[in-house]
Amino acid sequence: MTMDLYGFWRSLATFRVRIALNLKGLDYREHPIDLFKGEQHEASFRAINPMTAVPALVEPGQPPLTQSMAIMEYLEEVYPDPPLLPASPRARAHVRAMAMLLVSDAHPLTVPRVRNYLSDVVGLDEPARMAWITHWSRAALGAFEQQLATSAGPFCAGPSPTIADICLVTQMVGARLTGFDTSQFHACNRIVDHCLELEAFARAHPLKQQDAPRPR
Ligand SMILES: N[C@@H](CCC(=O)N[C@@H](CS)C(=O)NCC(=O)O)C(=O)O
Repeated sequence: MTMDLYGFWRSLATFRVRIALNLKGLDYREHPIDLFKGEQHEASFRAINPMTAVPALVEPGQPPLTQSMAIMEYLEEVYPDPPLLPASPRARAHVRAMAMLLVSDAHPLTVPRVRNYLSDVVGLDEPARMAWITHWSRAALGAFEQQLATSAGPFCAGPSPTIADICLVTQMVGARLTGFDTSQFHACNRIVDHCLELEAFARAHPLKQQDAPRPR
């Protein structure tokens, strides 16, 4: 069965779902929704996700699933192997908390609809808008780095990648693409570089997508 993923090369939330699908070895084809051109507001996509945001995952004959965390949790329940959450309830809560620090607290402050509102309604110029994005990303990554202080493992929690690693990789790659200096986040960088050596993570990278701008 091939799933349909509505996404965008530069979307960190889509990047999360791509990694989860790859780690679980699931077959999918991606349909680009160009957020820079505003295609998320077109009626055809609004019918898929009234929130006008990617990702949306569609299985044949089923209504669309939205929200990257909900999609990853769904994939985990239906395709449990390999697991993306640890076994014990306490460790699972810890992994979910790390993921949500980035997905729920940080990322929503920097999505296109918020950035557009800041410039079009609040009247921020580009440097002020970039300062906003950098501030919230840096604050979240600083908190994440602190959580990793006691972990020396190759991944955020335990011997294999979890949803926390997926969210960390996407947030850090987003920061790197935005061009802000992440070098102070040593543990985050170590884990991200390790994850990106894995094919499931590398293949999902924004710059590897068919709709990404080609290097000149
Ligand atoms: N919490 C949602 C966030 C979805 C979201 O905001 N996606 C962004 C791209 S990463 C988007 O499509 N934004 C469209 C817009 O802001 O207009 C998730 O994790 O799936």
